[in-house]
Amino acid sequence: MSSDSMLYLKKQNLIPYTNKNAKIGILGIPFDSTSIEVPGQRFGPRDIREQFSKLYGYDFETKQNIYEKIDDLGDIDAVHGSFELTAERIKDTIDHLDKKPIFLGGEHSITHAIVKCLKPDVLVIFDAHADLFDTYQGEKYSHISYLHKIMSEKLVKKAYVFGCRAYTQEELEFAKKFKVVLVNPKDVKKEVKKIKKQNIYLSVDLDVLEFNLAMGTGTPEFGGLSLNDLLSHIKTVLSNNKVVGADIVELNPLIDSQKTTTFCAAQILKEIILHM
Ligand SMILES: [Mn+2]
Repeated sequence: MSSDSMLYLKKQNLIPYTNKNAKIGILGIPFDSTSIEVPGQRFGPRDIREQFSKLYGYDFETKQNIYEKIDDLGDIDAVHGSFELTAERIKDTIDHLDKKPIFLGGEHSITHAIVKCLKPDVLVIFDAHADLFDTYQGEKYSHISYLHKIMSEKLVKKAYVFGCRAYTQEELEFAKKFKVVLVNPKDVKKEVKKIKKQNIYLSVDLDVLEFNLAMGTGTPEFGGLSLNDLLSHIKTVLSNNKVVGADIVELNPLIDSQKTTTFCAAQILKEIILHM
């Protein structure tokens, strides 16, 4: 990372013992201005870091130290109220990046800005929702329309939404037309193995988890994945493909009083780091 790109980066230094020479960079994007439910995802990066820093660094299964594998680059300074200006800052940061990024959201609209820069062929998403609305009451850029924009702007060839169980008929029709594969929770295990040797970007919306684990998101849905199953699917996806980057989005610490969803986010971050 060169020094002229540090303009929009604020160091956070909450993750302990990270390695300046590591190949994976952790970047927070505390943006929540398009949230249609309770805002507060801007505090996501802060709380994921705090929970993550409590994890034991050594993983007995893979014999890796997760803190050795990452460099915490800080947070991209979001422009609250403006998706477009925030997207410009995301682009500026990614343009200067020399590490493989894992982004901590923030809400799901940030994935649109990231994918535009990283240019993967295939998008692998875990999400209860399809997020294929054309607009939110006329507003193009929203966390419920971000995937519509990615597909209609042809930023990727194909997208998969695993664990998807909440969408409208219009979204379903758009999905069929634009090569978005919506996979319901019971078929995830079978379908996730079929994606192989692709150039992918991974996006994890925490509401893909069963509702009792996802109450720290604005939009929990019944019938989701267990944390164990989600971690196992993430491992499969990362092991079988070439990954250009990943994000974990939609944690809202303001409504996560038991820190259950925050805890899940930290475990997911660990899993991504181990297998990326
Ligand atoms: Mn969602």
